[in-house]
Amino acid sequence: MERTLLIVKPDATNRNLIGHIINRLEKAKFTIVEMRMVKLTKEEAGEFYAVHKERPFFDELTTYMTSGKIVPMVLEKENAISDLRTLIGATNPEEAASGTIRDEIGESKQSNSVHASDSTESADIEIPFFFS
Ligand code: FUP
Repeated sequence: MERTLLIVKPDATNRNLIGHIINRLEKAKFTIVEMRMVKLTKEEAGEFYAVHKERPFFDELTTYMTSGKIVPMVLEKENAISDLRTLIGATNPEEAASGTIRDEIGESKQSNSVHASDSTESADIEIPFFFS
């Protein structure tokens, strides 16, 4: 069994879509093994997205990620990392495959409703960021 990190982002928590997203995850046979609701500080958001710190959208991204509550959770399934990336769809909702979570509820490249670890290396860093 493989584990990955999903975060319900502020645009989705603000629109009362936490339950909807959990429903999509459970229907796709992911098991939630840990879950919390948190509001990040700007510093914590910067640490989480440290790989993007030289990118032009970094300041906007970290401001957005601190604009509301988020719901990080650890999900378990065989091939959890790649299966979850497939289920959420491309970063830009306009390019996300039909039926994916970002296609369905994402608002923009930034407000794209969910985050998911993109590799085992990322999952190994991102899971302990929220769950010790
Ligand atoms: P993803 O792994 O699909 O979340 O996407 P990336 O790691 O490429 O980007 C991380 C976050 O930066 C995305 F969730 C959205 C945000 N982003 C922007 O706000 N603007 C951009 O041009 C690209 C990414």
